[in-house]
Amino acid sequence: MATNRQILLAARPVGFPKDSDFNLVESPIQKPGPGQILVRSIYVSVDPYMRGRMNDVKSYAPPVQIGGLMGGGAVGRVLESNNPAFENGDIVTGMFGWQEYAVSDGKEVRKVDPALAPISTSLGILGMPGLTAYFGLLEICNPQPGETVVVSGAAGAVGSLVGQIAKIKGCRAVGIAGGDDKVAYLTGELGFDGAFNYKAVKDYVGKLQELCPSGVDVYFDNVGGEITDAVLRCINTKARLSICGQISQYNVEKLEMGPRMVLTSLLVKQARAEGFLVFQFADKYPQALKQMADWLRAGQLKYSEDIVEGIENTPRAFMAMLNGGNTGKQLVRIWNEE
Ligand code: NAP
Ligand code: FER
Repeated sequence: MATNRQILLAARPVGFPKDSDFNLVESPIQKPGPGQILVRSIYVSVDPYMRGRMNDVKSYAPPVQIGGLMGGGAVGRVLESNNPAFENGDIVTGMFGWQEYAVSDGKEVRKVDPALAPISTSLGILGMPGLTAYFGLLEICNPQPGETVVVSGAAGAVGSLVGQIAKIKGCRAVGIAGGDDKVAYLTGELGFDGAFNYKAVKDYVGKLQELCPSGVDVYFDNVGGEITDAVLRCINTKARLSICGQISQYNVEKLEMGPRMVLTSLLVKQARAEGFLVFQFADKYPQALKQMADWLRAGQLKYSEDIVEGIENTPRAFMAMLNGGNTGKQLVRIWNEE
């Protein structure tokens, strides 16, 4: 009989996560009850926010419990439906977690049209990361034609889309990423006007001044830390900063306090920095997804994926992503239907 394989949180990571923080277990596949569906996942998503969920800190959602299932988005096929909104065979995406089979009540589960695009895109460009790029850039920063947009974490799932949307809006797009291959991808394939490898460049400010001769009007921050300190020294009057992520801080054991010169930069430049969570825009998801799908079909947006095979390799894929091993969206394929 088939069993369900799941990844549980074994221990709360201290600093960067390690193999022993996770546990692979087998359990019987549950039967869906009245109103429920049984889904077999095909792709599981690994995302930076999951590092925060592993800490014993309450925020918009409670933390993963020790011994609890690692949460996260997935896309798969409905094997059995007792819910009138779904039919057997439907492709659906939802928070099914790091496991092969999930039973769900169907709430906050979205049907995916496999004819629109590969179903993996429901976890990337046509899913949460795509929506994050869309709203974080357009709603928070209102970029105008001719303005310069800088994005950090530029070759990742969110960042690679931010630069391309900036180009669609007529802006100059400049990316910061951790590799020469990533820089070549941004400028060669995605149409960024400039990019640099923060692991090879020492003088971030000098490099930013070279790539942004008119200064920085919009900054989409995925990483925080010294990269963001440098961008803040290059902002123009009335700059807008979208605080999307601070990944350079997610695995730090002892966080440092204090915005230091950052707030002085905002003051002097009469600039605005705004943090956001993609979920605050939930009522506008349908129109944003339609726009992203239209841009994708028109060839105005490109995406890439890094795919690891096997549920047992999900923790490793997660850690590799935190280390910058991915270009574009990091996914795990856990069922090859053929
Ligand atoms: P991603 O960019 O595909 O993957 C994470 C990337 O972070 C890695 O590829 C790595 O690329 C970079 N990175 C890791 N450590 C770093 C460091 N110390 N300094 C600079 N860069 C580092 O992940 P994503 O899913 O697109 O998420 C990107 C950011 O958006 C994350 O901060 C995430 O938390 C945030 N986010 C926020 C929301 C929201 O609602 N606010 C929603 C989704 C995502 P390099 O090779 O370039 O280092
Ligand atoms: C993310 C980083 C942080 C994210 C969400 C959060 C959805 C939220 C954190 C919190 O509420 O503590 O990448 O993506």
